[in-house]
Amino acid sequence: MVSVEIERRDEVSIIWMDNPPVNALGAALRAAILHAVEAAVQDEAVIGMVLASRHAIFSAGADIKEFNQTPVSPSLRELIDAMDASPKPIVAAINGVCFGGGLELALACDARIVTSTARLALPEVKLGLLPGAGGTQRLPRLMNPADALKLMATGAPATGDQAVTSGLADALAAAERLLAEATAKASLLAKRTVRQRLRDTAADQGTRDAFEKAAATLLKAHPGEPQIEALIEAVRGSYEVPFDEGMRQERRSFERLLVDDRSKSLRHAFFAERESGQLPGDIGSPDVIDVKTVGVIGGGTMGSGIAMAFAANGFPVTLIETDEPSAQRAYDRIASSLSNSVRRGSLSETARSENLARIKTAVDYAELSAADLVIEAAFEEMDVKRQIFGRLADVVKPSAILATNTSYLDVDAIAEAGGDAGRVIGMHFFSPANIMKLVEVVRGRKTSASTIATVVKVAQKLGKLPVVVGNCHGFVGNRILARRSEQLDRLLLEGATPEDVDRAFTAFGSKLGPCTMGDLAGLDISWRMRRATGRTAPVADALVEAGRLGQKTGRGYYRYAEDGRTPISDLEVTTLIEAVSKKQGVKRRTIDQEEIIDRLILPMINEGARIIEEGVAARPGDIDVIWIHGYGFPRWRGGPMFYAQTRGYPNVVARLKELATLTGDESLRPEPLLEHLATDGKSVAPQ
Ligand code: 3H9
Repeated sequence: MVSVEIERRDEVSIIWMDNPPVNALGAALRAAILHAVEAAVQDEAVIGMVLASRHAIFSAGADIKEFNQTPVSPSLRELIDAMDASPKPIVAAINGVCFGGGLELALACDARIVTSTARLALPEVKLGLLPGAGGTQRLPRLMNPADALKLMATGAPATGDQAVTSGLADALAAAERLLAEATAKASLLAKRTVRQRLRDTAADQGTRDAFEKAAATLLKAHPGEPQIEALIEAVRGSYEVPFDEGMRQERRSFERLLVDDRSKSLRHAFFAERESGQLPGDIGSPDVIDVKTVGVIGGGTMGSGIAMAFAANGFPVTLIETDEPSAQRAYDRIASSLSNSVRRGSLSETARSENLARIKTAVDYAELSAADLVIEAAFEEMDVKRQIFGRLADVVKPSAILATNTSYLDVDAIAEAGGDAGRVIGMHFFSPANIMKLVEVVRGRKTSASTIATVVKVAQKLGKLPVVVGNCHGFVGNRILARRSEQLDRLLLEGATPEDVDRAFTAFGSKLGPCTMGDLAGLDISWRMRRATGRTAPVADALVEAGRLGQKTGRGYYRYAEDGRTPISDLEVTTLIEAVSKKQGVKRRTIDQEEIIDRLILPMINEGARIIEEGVAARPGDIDVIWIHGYGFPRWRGGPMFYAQTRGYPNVVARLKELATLTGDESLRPEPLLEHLATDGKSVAPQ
């Protein structure tokens, strides 16, 4: 229930914002604050106001959900205008997160008192927007405009202490003193004859050169990002035009960006990430086991990464290897990885020692008898995994959950190997497992609701993004990837080069193209997967058979420079691909960027639709989260399923039919779900 409570302390009116969980500034809260401000202005016994929060968060800013709805008055700008027009001073008492419109409210106050745990940010750029309630005009009038620009362009929060140092906040107060200090400040400011509002000041022209330098650096780092360009223009306005004109310019830019697909996609990603952590509807609210200790089988790259992820979040981990030397190697790998983090400055020496102390290596499965959760991260072969699960069933306690980190094998077949299948589940971490946030939580046919809920909870404790998916070959992520890889191979066979494909992909917005990505991951991984399932990919197979496994052998789709990482075009690859095309009887042709992108992305959408039809993913947004976080799909495109929506289902369907006819590949025919969406005009994900 949204409310604002008004409390009187001496002659100051405290306006308590109370809109759980994050004091989003929705219509009801805005109206209530406006009402409270007007009442305080009218009340002769009140000399000033304090804006404070009833919650741990001051305010998360504008209610993002309202961006898709018809605007309701008073708008945030109208509320802020009313605060500006008040003859009585207003002080913001900032106790926690103060983001976006929340900070813009605070900027319209006469002073900001903060606790050291406060976090102040204008993160609108992360939603493809710029601050739209005066932030771009008030902030450069309050602090150095170059610093103001950087703060808004990164969206990164300043701590309470940093805010005081930069001039963003006026003073620091201990949490228990915050209200008293803010009230005292309001009483003090009430003694002034006129309020000193930021709108009445101007940006310091002496800082202009530094601002232009910062702007040029930003434009270089964010080429073609409209929100950054608009932000720079708006802040520049604080030097060049009066406050009200600057506000009009900011508003025009905000409204233009709001309806742009980029912002819609980023907003979709924000909500999809939060929704994906909610359990699918059929699971209900089962009991969750309290996982205290964890076992990991296998100390290779994945196993070590998983062990580090748990240890970093306080879980004692027992890591099992096949023999003592392998156990020692796994321990050394972890120790060296943690040392690298210390060298890079991302981990303290103390945290390194604490994390290492939580990891114990062993060779005897009996060491897992106390574990609440065991994650198998052994070689990706069914027989190996079944053998491990058989052994585990004999040693773990009856309540322990057994998870497999397989990236595509049948979780039910693994579960049959021993024990209670209700406690068996897939936990598909992505590499490096201690860094990547995504975890596909794979529910087998018999996996119990309690097992699923427990694993989701544990993954969230690790700061991961768990997404519950069904059990099928490759689950959601790798199943879709397989469709893309098929098309990649065909494109190369028909005339595209690895450079053409990667260039098209980076132009689409991905950091890495699929060929560079394949080289990085190792081409033998998908080769082995194809062999296991009786599939072929003529070009990729030929590369692997020629010993070109990617970066690890210095040669793959590209050859690699001395540093082992910089790709260089390789004539040998062109010759090899042309020979494969000839052998397959495929006539090569020039393929343009548009066809490359459509051939690679639209089949992914088609497979996504199949996955939704089969119930393997609970929501289209789950597929988007998996692809954004596991495979580098550009966040500002919203993920493959949302991209289909922004492109328009009728267009996607028509293009898939066109591509099926062009290539003779019947798997490109649009799925019934897409055909249906194209005709009924509905969306799979709300915009
Ligand atoms: C803006 O202000 C524009 C203005 O410049 C101009 C306007 C004219 N709105 O993340 P959590 C929900 S743009 C609506 O899990 P945490 C969230 O969906 C805004 N809902 O918690 C979730 O719902 P559910 C600029 C919001 O503690 C619940 O609150 N501000 C909003 O890990 C809990 O969220 C931002 O971009 C919102 N603004 O993190 C801040 N924020 O429970 C975006 C949250 O149903 N928000 N919800 O899934 C955040 O960064 C984090 O949510 C925050 C809390 C750090 C605040």
